[in-house]
Amino acid sequence: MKYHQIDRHLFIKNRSKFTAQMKPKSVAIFNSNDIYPVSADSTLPFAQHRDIFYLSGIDQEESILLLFPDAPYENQKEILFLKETSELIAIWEGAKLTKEEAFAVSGIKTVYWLQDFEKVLAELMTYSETIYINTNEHYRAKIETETREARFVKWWKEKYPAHAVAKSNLILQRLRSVKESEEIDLIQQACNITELGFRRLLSFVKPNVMEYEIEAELIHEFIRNRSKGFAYTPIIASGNNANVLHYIENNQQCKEGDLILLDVAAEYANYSSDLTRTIPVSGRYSSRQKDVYNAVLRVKNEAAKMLTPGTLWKNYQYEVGKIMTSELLGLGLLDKTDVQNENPDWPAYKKYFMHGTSHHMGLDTHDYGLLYEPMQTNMVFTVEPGIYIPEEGFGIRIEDDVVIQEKGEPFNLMKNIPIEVEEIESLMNS
Ligand SMILES: [Mn+2]
Repeated sequence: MKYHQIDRHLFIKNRSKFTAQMKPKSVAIFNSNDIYPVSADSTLPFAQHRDIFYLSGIDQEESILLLFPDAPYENQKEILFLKETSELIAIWEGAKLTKEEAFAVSGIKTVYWLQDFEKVLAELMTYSETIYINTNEHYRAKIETETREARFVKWWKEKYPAHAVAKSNLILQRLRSVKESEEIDLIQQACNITELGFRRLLSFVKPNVMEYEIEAELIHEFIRNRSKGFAYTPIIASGNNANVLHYIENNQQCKEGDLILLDVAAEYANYSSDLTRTIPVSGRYSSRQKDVYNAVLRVKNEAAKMLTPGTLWKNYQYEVGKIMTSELLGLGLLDKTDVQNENPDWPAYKKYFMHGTSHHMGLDTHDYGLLYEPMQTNMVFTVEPGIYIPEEGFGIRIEDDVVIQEKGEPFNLMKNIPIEVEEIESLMNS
């Protein structure tokens, strides 16, 4: 891992919050992700399943975490099963966690090698009545592959058909959406690395630069600061590419007079950040670009103020829509009759701002969180309004990440990342 080891007390806390929600005499199991093959013997880089990471800090393939708070013996209450390692295996296969290292990372004392899993589980199943399976119920998930977790769930339910089945997902959705202070610090670190990348590209961007050259500047800055890289596929969209919401080709030349929409951010220790800025290729916004930019910025600032404990996501989205509507009227993009005749299911503003304003962010960029429940202190949300105008050849989105506070406005984790027109122009021209 490139990141500094995380204090294991975070994972100890996370486990105790999870087990407090489990039914009596129940076992929960969490699996690592597979390493995905490309072809022949090449593979995609490993990305840990966020749930086993959240509960243990174990960032290694072929790992299993078992939680059994009512186990009859103390050493059965939490168990890790890891890929076997030894000095000899390490020489051939590379270093993997030893049992001592696994304890240091996770705080879990009972660690077995993976080959003992079925035998150890068989005993625990005789003491238990319910199994907690971990299904993926994220509102945006669309999964075509069978994950290691899904494969395991199938096997487990078939092997032990007399056990009742319960869901881990609902517990995790609630727990993971409210961040511990250690987690906020890690997200802040991801944001700080993103800031370094953004400042670096401000002095790099010039007319005729290729979008992928900007991508290369960012990845260089991210990795040299202990990030694994981008938290999500970067969008570096000049001119009208900004009006393709999921443009990820990043292969066009940035032309003088155009804007570049940059939805680019670093991960750190598996925690995301999520930034969008829109900057002028030539270092100066035109007056029209500036007007639209400042309209988006005002919507962002007003929207953020509404992220307070008790707010319902749906009402928030509705209120942001009203603010956006008035800005679009001011820019002459909508007129009064557009608004009077609008379809309440698809209001007029959606012509120029067609996506949501905010999502939870944390271990996943689009993190866990139940959008139908009121917002709470220490939830982390993005705020990312945009105005997209294909007829004028540009699209503008501005995005920050904020933490909901008990009182007052949310804390902006990106408050140091240049955002005002004057600051961006002066940094680009210095
Ligand atoms: Mn976002």
